[in-house]
Amino acid sequence: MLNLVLFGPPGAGKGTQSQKLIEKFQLVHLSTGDLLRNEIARGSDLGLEAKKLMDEGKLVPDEVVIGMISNKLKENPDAKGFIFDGFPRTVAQADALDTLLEQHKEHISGMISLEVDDEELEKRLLLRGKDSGRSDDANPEVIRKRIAEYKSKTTPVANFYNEQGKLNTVYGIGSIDEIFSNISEIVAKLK
Ligand code: B4P
Repeated sequence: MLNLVLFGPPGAGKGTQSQKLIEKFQLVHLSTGDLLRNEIARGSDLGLEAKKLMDEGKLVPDEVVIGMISNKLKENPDAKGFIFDGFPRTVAQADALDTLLEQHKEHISGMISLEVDDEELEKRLLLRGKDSGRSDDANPEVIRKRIAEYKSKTTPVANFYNEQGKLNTVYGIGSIDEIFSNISEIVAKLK
């Protein structure tokens, strides 16, 4: 199996690049952001709870996202591999993912970390907020809070994978195709 973690700050291009990677490498896309937005759209208790936190730019509790990912792994026993997009976002989530994969006799093949500066992130998210209907993209204060959450809680995850020799960094500014080509080159070597 090819199991990738696509990593980076909010707006780095994780969702955008995942769409292209799943096609090219025939992987199952697991985005915790999308899974949470589905729960919000369904109006479930989990969704209502998550919406409050997401609208403030905060992370939702680890147990919630770990539970969602665990269910999705069970639902896809025949997958050729997975792209974990926006997950893990804390070291506790990264630890839990390793344990979950071990239970399936699998492991993470590599992490791709997209590097984009704060100014560009804010610009992209505000632009998407104009027509995406995503309330967490519409407000500059919420965007800054998301970037701050990333720096304090999520950046240690890169070190977690670096210690396992699995961290690969890609510069995330430029054309979507150019960035995709740089990522694909790395992924091809992991296969
Ligand atoms: P996510 O849905 O993961 O959203 P994101 O990080 O904001 O977006 P992403 O990085 O995928 O966006 P993309 O670059 O593709 O999370 C939302 C919220 O859910 C979090 O704040 C948190 O509250 C919660 N959550 C999710 N997972 C969680 C977890 N594991 N634990 C706890 N909480 C969790 O796109 C951004 C924009 O940039 C797009 O408009 C795109 O078109 C544009 N773009 C992409 N590439 C570009 C390029 N090269 N040049 C110019 N524009 C580009």
